[in-house]
Amino acid sequence: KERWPRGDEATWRAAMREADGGDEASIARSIIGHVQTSLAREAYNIDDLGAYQAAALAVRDDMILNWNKTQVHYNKTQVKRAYYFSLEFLMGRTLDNALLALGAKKPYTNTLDRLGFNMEDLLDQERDAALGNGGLGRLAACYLDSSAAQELPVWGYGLRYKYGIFKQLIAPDGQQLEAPDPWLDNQNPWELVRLDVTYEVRFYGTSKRATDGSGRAVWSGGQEVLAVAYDVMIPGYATRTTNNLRLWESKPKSGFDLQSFNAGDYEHAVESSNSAAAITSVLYPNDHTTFGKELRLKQQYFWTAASLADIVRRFKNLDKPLSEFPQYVSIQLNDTHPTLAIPELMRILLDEEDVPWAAAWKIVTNTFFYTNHTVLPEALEKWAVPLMEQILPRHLQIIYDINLLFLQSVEKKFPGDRDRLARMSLIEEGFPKQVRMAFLACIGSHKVNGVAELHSELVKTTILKDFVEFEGISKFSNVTNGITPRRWLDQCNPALSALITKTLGIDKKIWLKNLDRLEGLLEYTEDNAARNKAFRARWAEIKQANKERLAHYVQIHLGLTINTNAMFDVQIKRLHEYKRQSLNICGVIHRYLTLKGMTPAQRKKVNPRVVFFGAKAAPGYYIAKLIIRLIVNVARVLNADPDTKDYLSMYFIPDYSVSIAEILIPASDISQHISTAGTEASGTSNMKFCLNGGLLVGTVDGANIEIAEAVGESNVFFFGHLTPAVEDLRYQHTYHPIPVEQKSPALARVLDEVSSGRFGDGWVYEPFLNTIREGDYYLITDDFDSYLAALDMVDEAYLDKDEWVKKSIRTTAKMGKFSSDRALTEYAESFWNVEPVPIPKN
Ligand code: AZC
Repeated sequence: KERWPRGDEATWRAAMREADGGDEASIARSIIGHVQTSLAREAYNIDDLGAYQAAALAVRDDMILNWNKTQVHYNKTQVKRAYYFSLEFLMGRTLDNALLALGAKKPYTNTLDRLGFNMEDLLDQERDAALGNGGLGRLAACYLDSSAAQELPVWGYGLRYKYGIFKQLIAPDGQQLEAPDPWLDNQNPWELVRLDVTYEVRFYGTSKRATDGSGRAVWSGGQEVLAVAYDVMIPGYATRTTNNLRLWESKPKSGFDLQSFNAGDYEHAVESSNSAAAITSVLYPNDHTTFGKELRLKQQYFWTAASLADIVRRFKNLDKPLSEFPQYVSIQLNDTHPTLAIPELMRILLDEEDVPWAAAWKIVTNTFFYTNHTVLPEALEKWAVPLMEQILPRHLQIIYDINLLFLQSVEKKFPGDRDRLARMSLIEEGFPKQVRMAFLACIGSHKVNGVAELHSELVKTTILKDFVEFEGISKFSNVTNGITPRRWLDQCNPALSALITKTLGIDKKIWLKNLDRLEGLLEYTEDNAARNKAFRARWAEIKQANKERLAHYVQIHLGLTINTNAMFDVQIKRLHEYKRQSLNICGVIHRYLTLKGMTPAQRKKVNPRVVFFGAKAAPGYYIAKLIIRLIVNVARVLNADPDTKDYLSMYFIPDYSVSIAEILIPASDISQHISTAGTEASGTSNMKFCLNGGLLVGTVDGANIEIAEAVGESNVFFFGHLTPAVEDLRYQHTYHPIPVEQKSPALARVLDEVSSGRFGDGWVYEPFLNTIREGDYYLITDDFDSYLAALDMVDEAYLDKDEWVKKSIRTTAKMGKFSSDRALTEYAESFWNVEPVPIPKN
């Protein structure tokens, strides 16, 4: 029997609100209550923003009740929990997602309607929580959704950046400009500050080793910064489980640095308080590169230290010996960004808990799991030893100790192999020496995984090859990425979701949580029975409506009118040379030149195409920014050319975001995933497009390969060289270069047209064009002709509309594997040993 805290139980029970089954009258009361009290506004001065805030607060009330129940139950039952450490959580908007999870969208829509508001308009008021760069951050968000939906006790830990990924503006000359993203300015109804959950995090100072040979040390002095917890509720779809994403904000420990204040140095005192707040002020906008920035290292330590302190405190409440820590706690490291958690947990165990080294190392290596997200060398994190020594002197000692013991064991297994020792050392020699974070993550973890089959193979055979030889293959595995079908189908494509539900004849809650059930759609591709034809017609109609919705968005935001009878071709992802937006833009230019060379009669036979791009470039990535500039300027020329604009037009959608993806993805006929083979670890938007019935043009790379396996190769358009050829081709480029004119005359012509100024000042683009002419590291010249051939096949296939629709249905039907529920279950079962914990009603 539950114990009530105080007073009369009946009074408590009578006063407690019911979370489930809110009827429209109580929803209205709740919304209006929030208008009047939380917002202190009156009915006559409420605008859409106010109504959104009041509705969000009403929904939040329902979520909080479930959140409480969930946390109380986890604590009471002492279940094993998993923690997902990610420096990025690209959540997007919450209101729609929460309403769908709670099954409350309809009553809320009706209620708001009666109060004079339109749900769609209110949803549009919400700012994206854009605390991530791209795939890695969005993956973390999908995994949180799946954890809650599957009733798994998983929490996320991250940072509460005051500014998310920058807002992208396009200057008149086509260049990307960056502006801050003050996403918290309207207040964030989805978070709760926990002023009682705070930790002190130390930086700098000195570390004195004990002289007793225990390996312990005392770290003191330096600067202490306060971490304050903000909790974001993660509602599970159609379940009471409501998990938590805990984000840390940095604050000065006291309002200002008292010591300097007393010394009469007011300015310095305030400066140090600024520097504490700076730690969580901004998300670093680089994916796939690290620059060794001091503030970034501070972010990483601040976040892992606060999160571990929180987890250790929670574990201690269980009253178990520390040796059992891994039986109650698993921590997934999302890339190497949280690798400092490994020496930090060692520090806590050694210096604060008196655990001997060997026992501590055993706890650590049974607690952590490391996911690698890229094999690109420039993305592998390294931190300069002098920087680490200054900021985290104790951690550097621990890393050196780990390294010493590790290299001793390597030496034992491979005696006299000095090259191997140098290759595997956690410390890279050089000026300065660097700490190799991926190696530390690898040896400090129980399992290491890549994010798609090919990628996991590459991890084992390239960057961590020596570690596979030393530690054995069984530590290394694959978990192919996944996406949540709640956001990426039900929420972003409600009409298609409704059609699927009706056609499968089951509750949508069933197929949205068992995505393999989509296979039930396959039979509708088989023959021309009236039922099947009607289904296919409706399928096509929905795609068309989604294209109109996108066209409407472009009309409103860019003031441009789109031909919605054309094929919609979409490439949306971070702008990076390895992702090869360059190949796409060169392909578009080639198509334009070909159209220009045709007679009007010939053009009439061409399949009209509209090409969409959305991409942010890291602010310091010069070539990426040039490519954006080229896309924008080519688009201007194309869209203004009366000869061709009906057959080919192009749009660069500025400030690409999760919310914009939700509009673009359901509208695509075809999408492009065209990285140089072996460079895109997985890709996840490829899965989103296919789930929404868009077909895929791609290279044999990342998860494209597994998608093709699932949907059948006849339903994807593959092209390009394969991974094993890439190295040889690069070698050839360096030592036996062949001019572009010889390799691909079509490409040479495109490059010349750009140079000659056809799309504005040619000289501007020269540095970009030269990356292709010289070196061509990403093999544009090698793949260009087969890329064009693949696009020709797309055109041909598109002519047969009925067959195209069948391909589209088959694609959606076979996407079951790519649900993040499947991926998360693999982590939970084979790594964390965490089981579903249903939350009782009361
Ligand atoms: C990305 C990969 O580039 C992408 O292929 C993958 O789908 C995604 O992670 C999720 O696993 N990686 C990153 O965003 N960043 C880094 C540093 O790898």
